Amino acid sequence: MYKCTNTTNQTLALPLLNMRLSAVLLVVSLSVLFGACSPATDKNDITQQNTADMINLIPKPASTTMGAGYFNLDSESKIYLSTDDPEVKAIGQQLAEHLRVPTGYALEVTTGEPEANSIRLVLNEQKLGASDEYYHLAITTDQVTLSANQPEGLFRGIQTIRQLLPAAIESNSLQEETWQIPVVDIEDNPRYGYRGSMLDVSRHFFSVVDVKRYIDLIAMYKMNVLHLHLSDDQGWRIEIKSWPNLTAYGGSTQVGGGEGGFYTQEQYTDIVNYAASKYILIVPEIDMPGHTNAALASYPELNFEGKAPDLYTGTEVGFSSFTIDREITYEFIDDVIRELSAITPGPYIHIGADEAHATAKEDFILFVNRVQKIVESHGKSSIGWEEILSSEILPSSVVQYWNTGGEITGFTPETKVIMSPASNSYLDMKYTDSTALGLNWAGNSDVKDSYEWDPVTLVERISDSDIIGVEAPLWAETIENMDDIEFLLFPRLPGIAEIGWSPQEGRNWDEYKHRLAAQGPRYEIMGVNFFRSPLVPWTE
Ligand code: TNX
Repeated sequence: MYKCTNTTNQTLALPLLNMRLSAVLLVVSLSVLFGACSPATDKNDITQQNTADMINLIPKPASTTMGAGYFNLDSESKIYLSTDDPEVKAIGQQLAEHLRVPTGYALEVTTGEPEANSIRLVLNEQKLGASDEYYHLAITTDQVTLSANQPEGLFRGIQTIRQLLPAAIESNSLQEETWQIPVVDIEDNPRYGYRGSMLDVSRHFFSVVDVKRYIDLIAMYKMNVLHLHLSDDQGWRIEIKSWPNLTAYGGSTQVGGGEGGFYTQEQYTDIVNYAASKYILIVPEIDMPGHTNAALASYPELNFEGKAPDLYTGTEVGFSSFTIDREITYEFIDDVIRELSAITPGPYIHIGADEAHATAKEDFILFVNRVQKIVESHGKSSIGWEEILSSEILPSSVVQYWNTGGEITGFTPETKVIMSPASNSYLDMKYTDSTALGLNWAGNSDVKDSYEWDPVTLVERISDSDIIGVEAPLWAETIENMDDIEFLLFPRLPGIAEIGWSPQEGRNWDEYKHRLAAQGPRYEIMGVNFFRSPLVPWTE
C-alpha cells in the first residue's frame, strides 16, 4: 500500500451554498500531500509506483488512501444506481454518455443487482455533518463505488473519476486505450460552499454555446457558481420585457464597436438549466449605479436632463451613473430585478456597485441601501462588490472583495464575503509582459501567483468564518472569442478551484505544479487553448 493519509481531524465552519447561508460544522479529514506518499512495502513494485504517478487530481481531495492495482473498465462494465431517483438517473446517464464516446462501450445504466466490474452510484451514505457535495469514492480491482449524501456529491465525485481515467477519456472520438482506474479510496468535501468564476459578457458578448462550454470547463474542477456580468457601460445583455430598448439598442454593440448581442429570457433559462445539470448556480449581475451607460443610452428618461448619452465602445470605467434622486430609477430597477428574479432559481442577484466614481458618496449609500431592499422584496439576497461596505449591509447581503489585500473599512463580524483579490484571482490579468491578452492594472499574474494565496490571510479583518467562498472573475475588455477565454482561464482556473475546495494545509506550488502539468494532455485532447507557462513542468 501507498500511504497518503497522515490524517488529522479538524473542525471547519462550512457555509453551504444550497439556497441558504447557514453555517454547519463539519468534521473533515485532512490529508497531507500526494507528494508525501511513500511505498509502505515493496519499493520495487512497478504497479504500485505507476499507481502513485497516476493520481493527479485537481482539486486535491480532503483525504486519499492509495492502494495497488487497477480497476479495468471494459465492454462488459455497467453503471449501477442504488435508487431510481430521476436526478441520480440523470447523473448516471451523464457519466455513461461521457464514457461511451471514447471507450466505445455500451455502459448500460441500470438499477439491478450490481455485478463485479461495475461502477456503482450510491445515494444516502448518511455521513453526518458532511455537506451536500461530500462524496466517497472507493475503487477496488473489481468495482468503483461512488457514494454521497446528495446527488450533487455524486456529480462532484464523477469529476474525480474522469481525472483518474487516462486523458483520452476527454476525447470526443473513439480511442485505443486501456481504461484503467488506480485503486484508491477518497473521501472528499469542499472547504467553501461557494466556488465560482465570473464571465463578463458585457464588454464582449459570448454566445449561449460559449457559455455552456465555460460551464463544462469550470464543472471539471468542481466549481459550483457561474456569475454572469450581464450589464455594463458597453452593453446590456439580458432581455427585460418591460424595457425592451435595453437589449434592442443597449445590447447592440461592444468594446471596439462590434455587433454585441444579448440573451433572450428563454436563452438565459436554457443556460440556467444547463448549469443546474452540472450543479452550478447562475448568479446574474446588473451593475449599478455606475457602469450603466448602456441602460442610460437606451432610455432618455433615466438621465438627469432627459438626454441619452451615445452608446460606448471604449474601455474606461467610472464615468456613468443612474440618477439617484428620481423615482423612475427605482421603478426601472424594480422591473429589472423582478423579471430577473423570476427566471433565476438561485438565491442571489448581484447588484455590482463597483467603481461608481460619477456618483456622489452620500447618493451611493442611499442608492445601495434602497436597491438591497428591492432585491429582498423579490425574494433574493444581494451580492455587491466591496464598495457596498460603505452602505448599510442587510444581513442577507454578501460582499465580494476585489482589492489586493491590506485594510478594509465597514466590515462587521456579521459580514459575509466572497474573496476575489484582483492580483491573484482576476483571470483577465496578463500572465507576463509578453502574453498578448489581458490587462495589468493589478500586476501580471502567472500561474504560481494565482495559486499561491490563502483567502484567510489576505485581509486582517476577514477570517475563515466570514468567507463563503472564492471567485475568479474574467473581465472581457481584451477577449473576443472562446479561444481567448480559454487562454486566460487555463491553466489558472484549476488553481482557484483548488483554493476553494481543498484544505489549505498541504497545498503548495512545488507539488501542485506536477499535478497541473498532468492536465496538459487533457487540454490537448479537449481542444482547450491554454498558456504553456514555463513555470509548469509540462510533460510534452
Ligand atoms: C475592475 S474591480 C472592474 C471592472 C473591469 C476590471 C478589469 C471591479 C469590480 N471592476 O469594471 O472590467 O477591473 O480588470
